[in-house]
Amino acid sequence: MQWILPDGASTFAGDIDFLYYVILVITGIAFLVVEVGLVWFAIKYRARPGRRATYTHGSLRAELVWTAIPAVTVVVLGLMSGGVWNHVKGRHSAPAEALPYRVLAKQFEWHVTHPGPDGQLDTPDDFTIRNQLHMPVDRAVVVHLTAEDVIHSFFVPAFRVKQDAVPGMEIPVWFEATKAGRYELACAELCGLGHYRMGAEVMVHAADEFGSWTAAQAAARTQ
Ligand SMILES: [Cu+2]
Repeated sequence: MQWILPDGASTFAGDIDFLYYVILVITGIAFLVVEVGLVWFAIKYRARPGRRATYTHGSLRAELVWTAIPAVTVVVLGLMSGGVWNHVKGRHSAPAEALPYRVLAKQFEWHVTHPGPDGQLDTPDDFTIRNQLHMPVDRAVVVHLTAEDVIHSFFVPAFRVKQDAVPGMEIPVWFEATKAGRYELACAELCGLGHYRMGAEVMVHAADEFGSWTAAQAAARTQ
């Protein structure tokens, strides 16, 4: 279903979208209740000639209720989100067999180092492409993300993945695409005058096609 969010194309999309819509519905209901109450009270208790103000010391019961309901709600949302957060961003959450990439963000482009046919980084068959990340479908990949100059942010909306790229740090960010196709990769951190052109693409290939594409790229670069 596509409503507000773009179609999801990673294994994270289901969990993240569910939480997003749960929070949207809860905050939407709270918004309506508060705004309708505000307008209702403003009209009902407006100033009228001869009407005297009433003094009150409040109501303990009302205060307990309006404190307890939001408290329980945010604790439940926190518990629901915690597991998803840990799965997506936990320190050791990337699967061990994930295909490794290195992405260097700089003003104003992405340098994507692919692991090459051997599936490993820092070997002679690695190759680097500007503004394109090619990956196989249905396989976890882990991007070792860093930045050369200022803070950028690696954002693939269809995958529900967003991670700051910070100079001097190497941050792993993992995901697994569920549908072959072409997806937008954008910089989500205002990083300078050319920020608007830090658009790139993620190409998700079918598994066999990815193998032949990788082999062709590696061969072309060693000639
Ligand atoms: Cu940027």
